[in-house]
Amino acid sequence: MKRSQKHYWIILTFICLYNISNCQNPLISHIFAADPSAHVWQNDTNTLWLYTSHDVPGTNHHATMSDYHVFSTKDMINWIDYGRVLSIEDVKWGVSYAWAPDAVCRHGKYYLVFCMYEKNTGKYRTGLAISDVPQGPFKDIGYIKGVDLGQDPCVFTDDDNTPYLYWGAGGHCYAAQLADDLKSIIIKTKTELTSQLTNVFEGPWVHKYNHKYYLSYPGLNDNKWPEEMVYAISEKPLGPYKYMGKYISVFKGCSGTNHGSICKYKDNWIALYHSAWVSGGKSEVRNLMANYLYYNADGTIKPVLTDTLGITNGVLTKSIILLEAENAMASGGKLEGTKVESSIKGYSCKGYVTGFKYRPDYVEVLVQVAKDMDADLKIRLSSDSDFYADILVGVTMLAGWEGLKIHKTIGWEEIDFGKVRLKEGDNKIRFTSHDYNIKIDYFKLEPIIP
Ligand code: FUB
Repeated sequence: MKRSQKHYWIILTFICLYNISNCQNPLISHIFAADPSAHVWQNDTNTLWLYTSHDVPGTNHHATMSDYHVFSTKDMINWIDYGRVLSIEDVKWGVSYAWAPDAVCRHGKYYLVFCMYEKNTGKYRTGLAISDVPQGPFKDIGYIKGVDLGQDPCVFTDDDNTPYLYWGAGGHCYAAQLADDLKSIIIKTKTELTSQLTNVFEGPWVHKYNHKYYLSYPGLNDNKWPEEMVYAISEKPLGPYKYMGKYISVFKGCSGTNHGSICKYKDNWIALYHSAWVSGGKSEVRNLMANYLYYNADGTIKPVLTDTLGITNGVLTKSIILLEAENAMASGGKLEGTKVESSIKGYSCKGYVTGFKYRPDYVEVLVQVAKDMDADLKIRLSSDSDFYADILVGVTMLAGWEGLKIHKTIGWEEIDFGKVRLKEGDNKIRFTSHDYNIKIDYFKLEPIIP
């Protein structure tokens, strides 16, 4: 063997070993999330956003789903989980089944488009919730008028800025043009697409490629589970669509459902979907997956590989949970005696929490994780003088009775409080103090996944 050949084999072996020991699918494993809707917003093409539903650890039914999460990345390796961005508790008309969401950016605002059963009527509605920022939290503004059986919504905005809504479940799929404010559909445009689609079950998603409209959805072959991802193509957003076949088949470790999106990010097309890899095959507790998607020259989609290497070529992904203190109330936490302000600059996002006066005053945030795990806790804060604080993680007080002495900071500083223990499901982290100068910007948790 020539020297150059030898080098080639050594390098190839190294690459293979590296890839086997490092994987990036599932994308995010500290939380059970499903039904990813991927977006790159025009004002920041460097960031990929995922809007997802959230599975409750230990559950055996999708009926327990009650809130939504948002994730972002700038490099497909480092991910941020922004915590709970909308819960059934904050939707006056909703009662249960917080299933697959989507998101849309319109007239400078971000909307979470979600679905829930409506109180009193039991109808599945498509809800709208609004935020100034892509990561939420989102405030419910009611459901979209004119939509019945409103499960699994997807909003597609065409190049001329016309918004379309697609939705459907139980073997039906519908589409309609949306009003400019997104609050209703234009009834005369409502189209049932079911008969144009083969094996359609639920979860429509529309993207545009080479001037054609691609409607992808989870399909049931011969009415048999699990679902496969299939697609159809049209010259126009509301059809007629021509069925083209599947692009994600049933794969090892898939869940009963599959559901996802197709999105272009940094010149690559990516298929987002979910599996049951983290839960060891439990269909009701799912996790996010991504693989590159390629087209043939004729515009058909090549079968997507559902492997562990995913979209980072085997580099392990890393996620953090970033909880802005000013969002505590809207994201499942609480402010007691404290308040949100924004006068001292240098904070992240919209402001900070301050006004700690009496010993029990606090800011509390909600942390949701898939399994019992350790995480490194950091809190970004500012204080002109040394102070004592109590930090309660679940039922465990860091530093016990005496409280934690925290030194004065030079402006805003991220203080590392070390390893804390999180339990599967919901965890509250409460920061209590009584020094009026303290300002809390955010809580950051870096899950330690063995
Ligand atoms: O995640 C709950 C439901 O399961 C979704 O709404 C469906 O599309 C299926 O993925």
